[in-house]
Amino acid sequence: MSAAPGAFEKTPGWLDWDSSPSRPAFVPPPGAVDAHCHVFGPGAQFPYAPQRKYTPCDASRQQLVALREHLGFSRNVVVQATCHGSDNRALVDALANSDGTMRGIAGVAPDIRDEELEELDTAGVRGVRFNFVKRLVDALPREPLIEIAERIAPLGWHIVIYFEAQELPELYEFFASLPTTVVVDHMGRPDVSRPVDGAEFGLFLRLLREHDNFWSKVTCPERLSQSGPPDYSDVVPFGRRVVEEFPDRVLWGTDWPHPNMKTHMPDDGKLVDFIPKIAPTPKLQRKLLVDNPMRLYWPEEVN
Ligand code: 0GY
Repeated sequence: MSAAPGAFEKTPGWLDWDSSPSRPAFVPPPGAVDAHCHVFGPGAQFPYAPQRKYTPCDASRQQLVALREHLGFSRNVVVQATCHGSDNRALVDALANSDGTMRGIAGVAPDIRDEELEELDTAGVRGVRFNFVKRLVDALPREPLIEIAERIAPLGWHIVIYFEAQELPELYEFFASLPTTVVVDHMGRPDVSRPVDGAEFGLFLRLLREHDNFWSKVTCPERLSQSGPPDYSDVVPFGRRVVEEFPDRVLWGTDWPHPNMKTHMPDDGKLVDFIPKIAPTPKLQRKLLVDNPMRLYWPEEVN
């Protein structure tokens, strides 16, 4: 008997998101934005992409809103995850039902038509994501990415890039040539057992220093940490360095529902409590959680 349309089985060993996170001690400033999170499916309604490298558990837009309210946040930037490939229907559905409180980052194929880009723009998409993490995607030639970058620039969109630190030397010049604002996921995934002042993280800091169109998400201590939850203390110096040196070009997000976590599933409340460790003053917190994401994703609401 063949499986029902949309039927799926999670990747063996998949860790589901925490359905009862703690309430954070840190209270975000009014209007705070979770600027990196995903929606998954529901798979029966929005099937996962045939070329995906993992099959997650469902994580709906309604569940995302419930989390945001629990954590004291007001808005979301939903980032297309690789398990949905370039089929942005689940993302667009979330944006369309958000009353303007969500913006999106799409995944697009090189042959996407201009009209489709415009439809995504109308839906609230403000950028595309290029993923260079080898376990998540088949390698893409760079030329089509440059073409997409040139086509989205007139829409005022930006590019989100996801890569691991050991790939940066090879990708540096390509990244530096991108014509739009570029947002780097998870601080370029440093190896936090190496020094914050060392060569590896130094190259990432140089990218931000020398190219003021580059921003960084100071996200995912749970992915980077070797010391582990709930404090993720070994990630603090890295996040704090980026926030303090580039306070106007940083974003924060939960990364809910935390795809591909292997060691543990984070408590999203504890992730919110990580924020004041890397952004220790109310002024830095306001830039990180409100001013910066509003400027990038809701510029029409910023005076
Ligand atoms: C993240 C991280 C991961 C996955 C994806 O698009 C994705 O599938 O981004 C990961 O596995 O490290 O930011 O969600």
